[in-house]
Amino acid sequence: MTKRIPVVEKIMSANDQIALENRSRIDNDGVFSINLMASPGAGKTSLIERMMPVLAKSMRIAVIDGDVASSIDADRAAAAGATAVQINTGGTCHLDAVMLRGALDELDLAQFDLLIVENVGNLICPASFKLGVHKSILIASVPEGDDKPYKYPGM
Ligand SMILES: Nc1nc2c(ncn2[C@@H]2O[C@H](COP(=O)(O)OP(=O)(O)O)[C@@H](O)[C@H]2O)c(=O)[nH]1
Ligand SMILES: [Mg+2]
Repeated sequence: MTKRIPVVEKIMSANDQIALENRSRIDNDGVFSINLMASPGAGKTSLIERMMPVLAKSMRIAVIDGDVASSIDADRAAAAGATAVQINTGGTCHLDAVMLRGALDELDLAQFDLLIVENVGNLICPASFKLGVHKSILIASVPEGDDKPYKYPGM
């Protein structure tokens, strides 16, 4: 007889628990939070850069950027006026709740109204890991093909 071990379920439930804790922290400090997702080069950071001058007039904004390496995106968000924290995943193709928790530790959340999390550029893995934020936003980049939402339904 072959036994099945539901490892994936256990990992995900641990992530979900930490995501709930992240959500409590975010809610307690009265911050609205979004998880911005898209493939690499779709324009996530560009959107943040363009939104900053408009939104910063009425709200205080923190940005958490997830990338495999470098602080290029956090530097861009900071140059646009955000308080920015960079997460380097070291090869992992998505952010998870533990990574977000570490980044939240670097912010005084009570000082902000809006938290934008820019996830690692990828249409697959980021859709599977709850972070604890309020809303997820997908940028669908037309040059990649209008069939992509059908091919990556999780996203
Ligand atoms: N033409 C055009 N270029 C864009 C647009 N959005 C982003 N880009 C360019 O595409 C490149 C990648 O954008 P970036 O914001 O870094 O994408 P990210 O990887 O999703 O964060 C940059 O060179 C941007 O200037 C857009 O709407 N139109
Ligand atoms: Mg980016």
